[in-house]
Amino acid sequence: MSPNVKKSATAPAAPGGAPAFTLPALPYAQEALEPHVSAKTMSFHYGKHHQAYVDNLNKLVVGTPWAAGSPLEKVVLESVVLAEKVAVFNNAAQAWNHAFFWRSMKPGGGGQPTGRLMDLIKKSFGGFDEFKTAFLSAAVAQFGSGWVWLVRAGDALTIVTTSNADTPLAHGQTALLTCDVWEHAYYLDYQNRRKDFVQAFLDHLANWEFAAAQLK
Ligand code: MN3
Repeated sequence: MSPNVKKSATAPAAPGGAPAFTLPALPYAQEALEPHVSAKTMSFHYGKHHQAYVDNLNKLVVGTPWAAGSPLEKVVLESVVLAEKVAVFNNAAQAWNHAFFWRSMKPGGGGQPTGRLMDLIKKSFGGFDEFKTAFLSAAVAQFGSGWVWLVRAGDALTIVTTSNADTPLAHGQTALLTCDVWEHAYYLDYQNRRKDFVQAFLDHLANWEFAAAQLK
């Protein structure tokens, strides 16, 4: 590319020249989750949808205290209580949710957690198979766009669903693992079969090392 050709997607720049928020690198190649999530889905989901949340956020924070850059967690927690900043919350939360979702998966994932996380799952759900059934049921029952999460709330683990951009981060819960159940997450590969997508997530993609690391 000629050095005189600038990228057409122009995010507003902070005084230092760099946008306040940037798209984090995927932790694996776009085709790495095939056949369960196709490279085509990843190219749209990561390259278009996640990128758009980051770009929108950069535009929305112009002239706000967040314009100089801030941890996404901080933007989520500060914007969720401001009714006039719902667009900032929606885009910041979606940027955070997607970065968390990519890390909730890995090539050759699935299987079972071990150690303290497995103990907590058994204690909270009665067993790992019971956990999987409950996670799948919650994902299917979520009406419209949203997310299904394994979270730690106090001493127990629980499954929660959130609608649209909403996130456990905004409700004082510690997210351990998530699956995106917006149609854009699965429609190219599974059409309307959300249950098959979430089953593949649990059986082949879930990154239990990442989830265990969130226990702290
Ligand atoms: Mn998504």
